[in-house]
Amino acid sequence: MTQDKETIVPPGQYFIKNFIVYSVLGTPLIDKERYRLRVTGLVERELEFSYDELLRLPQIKVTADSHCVTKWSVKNVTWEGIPIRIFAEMAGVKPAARWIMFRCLDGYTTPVPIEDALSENAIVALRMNGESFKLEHGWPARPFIPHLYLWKSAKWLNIIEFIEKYIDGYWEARGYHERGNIWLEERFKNSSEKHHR
Ligand SMILES: Nc1nc2c(c(=O)[nH]1)N[C@H]1C(S)=C(S)[C@@H](COP(=O)(O)O)O[C@H]1N2
Ligand SMILES: [Mo]
Repeated sequence: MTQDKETIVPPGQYFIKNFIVYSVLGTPLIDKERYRLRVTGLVERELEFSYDELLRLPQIKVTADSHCVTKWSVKNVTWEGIPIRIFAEMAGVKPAARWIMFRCLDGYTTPVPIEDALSENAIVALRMNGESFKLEHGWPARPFIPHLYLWKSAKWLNIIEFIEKYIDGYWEARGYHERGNIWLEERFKNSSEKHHR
């Protein structure tokens, strides 16, 4: 019998019922009419989308357990949005690009390796469990990449920047891992031995 990965608990995680809200830089005010998502950096064409334009792009649903690096997980969350690959294709990403830096309206940042960000189920999510995000959960948009910890799911996303060389984001500068793969338990940098807080 084959077992679906999503039914296995990743190492060190336990399930709780609902997300715990984390907004380490506070909650920004967002004007729906002025909001734009920009695609920039190592691209042939810079792009900009209003919220209404985002809603018209192709979308997929991804149902997955969602995991915070502090060890709580929420089962069976349905995230819905635009595959990040679609932005990459529209913008014409240059071969030199190796990382995506996600940048947000509150100043939060987080880098993701390009191969993870362009994987099949990696999306810029616009909805969770059938509804637009509440402001505290990152309305209008946040990336979701099922095999990475949730700190990579940057709320109030407004810039997708393609870059060549790795640079730290907010939590990476404080010791969190460059990639954050849940199955490899990549919580902290250089932590092959798994010591925890
Ligand atoms: N802009 C921003 N995005 C963020 C964070 C944050 O503090 N600010 N926290 C991250 C972490 S560590 C987690 S676990 C999730 C929590 O999502 P929630 O606040 O919607 O529950 O958001 C992630 N994205
Ligand atoms: Mo987290």
